[in-house]
Amino acid sequence: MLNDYQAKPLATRALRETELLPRLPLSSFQVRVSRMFRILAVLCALATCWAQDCTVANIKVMQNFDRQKYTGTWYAVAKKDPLGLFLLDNIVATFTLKEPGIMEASAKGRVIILNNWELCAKMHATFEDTADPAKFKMKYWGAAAHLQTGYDDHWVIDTDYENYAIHYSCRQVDTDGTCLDSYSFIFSRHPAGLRMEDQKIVLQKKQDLCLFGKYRRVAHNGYCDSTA
Ligand code: DAO
Repeated sequence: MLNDYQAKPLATRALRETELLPRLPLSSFQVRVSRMFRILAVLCALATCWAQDCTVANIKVMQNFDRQKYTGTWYAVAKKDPLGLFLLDNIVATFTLKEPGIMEASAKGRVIILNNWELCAKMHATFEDTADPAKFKMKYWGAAAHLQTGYDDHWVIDTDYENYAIHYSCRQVDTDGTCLDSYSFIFSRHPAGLRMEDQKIVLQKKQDLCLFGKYRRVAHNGYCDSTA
């Protein structure tokens, strides 16, 4: 009959045995080697940061972007806010194509304006083409006069058209070519959020945009549902 210790796989047994051994003091050589490895690990981490290209002009966007497949409803599930943030949550955008292939959008979202006035903002946007099919100039305005108007970049970083889309806009480029004021929406076709398999892709793109850790979750609690 095997006792509990014997029944364990060899690796576990070996680990237990190591744990049971008294810790011997490290030799000065071992201390130096371990310190060297730690310094190397820190240098590698720093090199990864330094190597990252955050120049706006070098940001990779969606290849062969198909605006027809992009049409329809997208739910913002995460957002990196710009300075002077506007849309808070319950953000839903619907893209349409007006003849001949001109992209337009209408969007809704909860906002707080004029200090403390909370409302569901209805926005409209038209898109101008640029030399890159995934990069647009977006002109937007509110259905009511007190809402924000603007003229921003609207870049589609990545999308599979059926589940997720990553949008990016830089409002102000710094003298070194990086972005001083950007915003970005993570869109999902599903109001409940992104599928597990898409979360990995989105995470990588957030890193590529140098915006990792800068997004917040966008809630959907029906605030704008009653507004047409
Ligand atoms: O919310 O702070 C902000 C900036 C968003 C600008 C408003 C955009 C309105 C139109 C959106 C259409 C599709 C993204």
